[in-house]
Amino acid sequence: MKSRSIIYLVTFVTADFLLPDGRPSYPPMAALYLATALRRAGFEPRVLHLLPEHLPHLFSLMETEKPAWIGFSTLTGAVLAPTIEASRRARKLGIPVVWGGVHASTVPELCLKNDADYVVAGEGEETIVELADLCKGRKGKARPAPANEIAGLICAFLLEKVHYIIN
Ligand code: B12
Repeated sequence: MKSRSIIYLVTFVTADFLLPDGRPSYPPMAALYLATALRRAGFEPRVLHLLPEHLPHLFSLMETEKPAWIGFSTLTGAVLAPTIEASRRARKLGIPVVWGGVHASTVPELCLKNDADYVVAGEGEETIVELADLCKGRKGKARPAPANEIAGLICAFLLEKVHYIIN
């Protein structure tokens, strides 16, 4: 098994949004912004832009690389189904799951009840770095901020899934 320092940032796109040559019509802007913020802070993000049919590939990556945690960009609608399936598989493997994006920002409590350990509401560049510090300390960085002090972070407590706090 490799190290757990890798962070995955996953965006699913459905086949309706592919160009005639099979490439996605639009880059995963959110994941790219977030990856830049993480990389600048010394983390090792990996951006995965996937179709639903790539789920088995993602599962085998998760199992072999054991990322420290996985962030998903979420949109309401059909593209949510593979996100949910991947999130459930990750959590079964003990990999924490973070949801961000429009859907997660709109209905965070729903996401926390079902599929995510953490939700980030609104813009994520600063929150994701603090969250990364919390999940895995950074060399030379003093104690990370506790979850309840990270602006934009919404978390459910493991044993009381229905309760959540919005910072
Ligand atoms: C470009 C775009 C697309 C592109 C690319 C989408 C993509 N997956 O990246 C394409 C053309 C593929 C697309 C398609 C669709 N789109 Co669109 N799209 C947009 C648009 C115009 C810009 C999105 C963008 O790139 N923003 C720039 C990035 C940097 O900002 P951001 O996404 O908000 O990300 C920030 C935060 O949300 C957060 N964040 C995001 N992800 C994550 C993940 C983690 C882990 C964390 C911590 C934080 C985080 O941090 C980011 C940086 O601050 C928006 C409208 C808008 N103005 O936002 C609509 C919008 C997102 N789309 C929308 C919709 C409905 C769709 C479709 C469902 C349309 C359809 N009828 O099928 C499809 C679904 C996609 C699919 N099937 O794959 C809605 C979403 C509504 C909702 N409740 O989810 C929007 C808001 C438009 C609207 N007003 O209706 N879309």
